[in-house]
Amino acid sequence: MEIVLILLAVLVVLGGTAALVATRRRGRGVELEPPPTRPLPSRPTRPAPPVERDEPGSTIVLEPEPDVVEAPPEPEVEVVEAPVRPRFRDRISKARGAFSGFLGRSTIDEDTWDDLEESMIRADVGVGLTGDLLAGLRTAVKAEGIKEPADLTELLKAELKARLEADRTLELADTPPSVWLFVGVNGVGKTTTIGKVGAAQAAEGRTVTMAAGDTFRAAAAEQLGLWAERSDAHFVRGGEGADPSSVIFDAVEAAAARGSDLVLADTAGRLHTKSNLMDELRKVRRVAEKGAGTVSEVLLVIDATTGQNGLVQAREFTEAVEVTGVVLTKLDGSAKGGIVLAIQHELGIPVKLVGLGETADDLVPFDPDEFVEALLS
Ligand SMILES: Nc1nc2c(ncn2[C@@H]2O[C@H](COP(=O)(O)OP(=O)(O)OP(=O)(O)O)[C@@H](O)[C@H]2O)c(=O)[nH]1
Ligand SMILES: [Mg+2]
Repeated sequence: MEIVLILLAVLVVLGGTAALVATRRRGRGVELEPPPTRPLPSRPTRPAPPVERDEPGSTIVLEPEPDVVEAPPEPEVEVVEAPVRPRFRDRISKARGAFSGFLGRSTIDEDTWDDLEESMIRADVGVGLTGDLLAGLRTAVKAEGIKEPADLTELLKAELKARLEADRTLELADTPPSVWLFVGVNGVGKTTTIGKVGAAQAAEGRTVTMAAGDTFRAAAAEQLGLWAERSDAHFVRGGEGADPSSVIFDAVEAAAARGSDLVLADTAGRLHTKSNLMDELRKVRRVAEKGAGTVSEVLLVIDATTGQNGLVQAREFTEAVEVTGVVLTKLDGSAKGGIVLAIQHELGIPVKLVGLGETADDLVPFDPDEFVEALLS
């Protein structure tokens, strides 16, 4: 009897265990499904690097991202708002291309140095500055025992950034109106630049007067008039062939009377002979300050696609008027970019603004760090 009871007890225990195991299995069967869902929690960590490396300037875009982390299409919606400011990287492909040979090197040998020298010359850095930079780099590579081309590139970037250090503020006079004169040979982009600068200054809350000091041809004043309309600037012009100095003088007086903060004065890029143009500009500079205004910037506009020729122009203009900054236009397209370095090295004049295209948003303050990174990566 006892034996029967024991057997019964054993059977009950075994049955219970079997039932338990069966339930667990069933349970596991359900649990087996989550694995497909398991990778999901790991997804949010993916967008964690929304700090995409080719997204340098757009910190504003990046801030809201943690909230949209799980919805891949949304970041794209955010990106649409940001690219108001054109990026060097997208616009200076020609200049970047000049360095592709050097950047593709896997060792630092004589060929690497030759490649670097050739790249710099091709990028319009100029022979003098290229020699200077290479000598410094060779010494540093030896002294620091640098073996990797990537480290040499970093050294080059640091050197270029150091050489581009400058104050790029666009100066305003203590008492308005400030006068910014735009000078440069014909076709470089003076009038367009004034239009863009006027729009930017108006957006910053300044009242602007544009002065059509290029009286060489009537169309020049009409072109400036259109830009003035677009940015709601006051506009002063003279008749065709009028004395540029007197047009600018009148504009300054009108600006003072209306309480304008800033006079942007266009000038002719050509006269009958070059010496006349320089004399004319000297006079314009003098007369612009005869009244209530102060000339706080003389901006030399240079077309980057003219390469080393731009340097020759810059020398002539700096001799005639005290140039305070360069506006380098057309850095997009076929420009090679190294001219930025050459100008600052040869003339000690900082490039303050660069034109990366034809629309009003395409004139941007020159950012040396962004420029160098775009050039060498
Ligand atoms: N791609 C590009 N084109 C530009 C840029 N800046 C100006 N341009 C173009 O260059 C041409 C000449 O520009 P203007 O502003 O008329 O030049 P300017 O120096 O006033 O010329 P003159 O009045 O003849 O002395 C125009 O077609 C502009 O649209 C730029 O940064 N990039
Ligand atoms: Mg013009």
